[in-house]
Amino acid sequence: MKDENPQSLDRRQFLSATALAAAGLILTQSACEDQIDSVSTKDISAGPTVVSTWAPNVKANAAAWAILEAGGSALDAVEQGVFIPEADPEDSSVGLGGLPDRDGKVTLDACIMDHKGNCGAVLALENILHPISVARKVMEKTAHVMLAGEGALKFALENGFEKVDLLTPDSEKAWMEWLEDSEYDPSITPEKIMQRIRENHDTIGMLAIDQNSDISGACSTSGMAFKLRGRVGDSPIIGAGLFVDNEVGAATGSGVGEEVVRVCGAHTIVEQMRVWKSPLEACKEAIRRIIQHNGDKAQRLQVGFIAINKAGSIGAYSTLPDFSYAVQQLGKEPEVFKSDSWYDKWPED
Ligand code: SD4
Repeated sequence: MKDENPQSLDRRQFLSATALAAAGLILTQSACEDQIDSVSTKDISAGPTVVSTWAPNVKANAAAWAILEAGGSALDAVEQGVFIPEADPEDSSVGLGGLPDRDGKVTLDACIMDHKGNCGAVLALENILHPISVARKVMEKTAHVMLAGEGALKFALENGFEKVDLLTPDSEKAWMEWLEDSEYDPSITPEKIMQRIRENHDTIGMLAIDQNSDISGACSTSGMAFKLRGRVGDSPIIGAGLFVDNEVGAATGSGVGEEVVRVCGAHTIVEQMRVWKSPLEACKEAIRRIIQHNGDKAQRLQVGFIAINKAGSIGAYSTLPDFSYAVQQLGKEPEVFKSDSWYDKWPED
């Protein structure tokens, strides 16, 4: 299978992704883990692979896969893949239709990293449909890694991006409802808090391996809903929301960004894989550190990680149940999985 030419893939494989998502097919973690627990960083060819946080991103994988299928780079694949949720007004955690901060502004965080260790990021960027492309421009056209806020917007406009209103009627309505009962000192019931925590996801983190066995990753989000103005999470932080080391593998994640930043999530995972932990065990170790840091509070914090190693082995793990991820690998149908989690259920209240 590893020697298969990506050009020869059956196109039906790609088209079945959406049908799979529609059918709500979620498999178990063990079905996804392959037998390779540790890998040599040399002489291994994984073949094209894409993995993304959250099951609905099977659609994003299909877009990325089309690039890989045509012999394109992992970098192009992750950018094109991330375009899908960024432009989807139904996805309330990414790009257009993303839930705003507590001042009603949609602010976007995104980063991208390639197989050479090049990386770029935008933080708290407003009014741009595809922050991932601005992040790529930062990487390719500047001497910097991160641009934030007004400066990031100025850079985007100077580079041909157009201003777009990202606040959809639905996300504005959600914000108005939030203002009604919570203002800046939320007096909301635990039930409502839990509902929001559950809904506060779908951030896309995507990792891809191309036919040259090169790895790239991308991450894009509107961040935690109703956050303080100016708040930036883990998603645009290289080493927290995303990290790629072409000799070892890559990791990304989704969830409460502050917790991911505290343990340098993605970098921790890649370093664990470097010392021969499987992607699953590496993700578990990052989650263990979050649990250790938070104690009982962790029962209310959802964080999920996905990781891929150079051999194309994939792992995922989360603090709480319901973290899902989407996979497309050479010679296999598109799949969605639910990860194992530290806690086996959400708290009752
Ligand atoms: C953040 N990690 O801004 C993001 C939010 C997220 O799914 O992943 N939501 O903290």
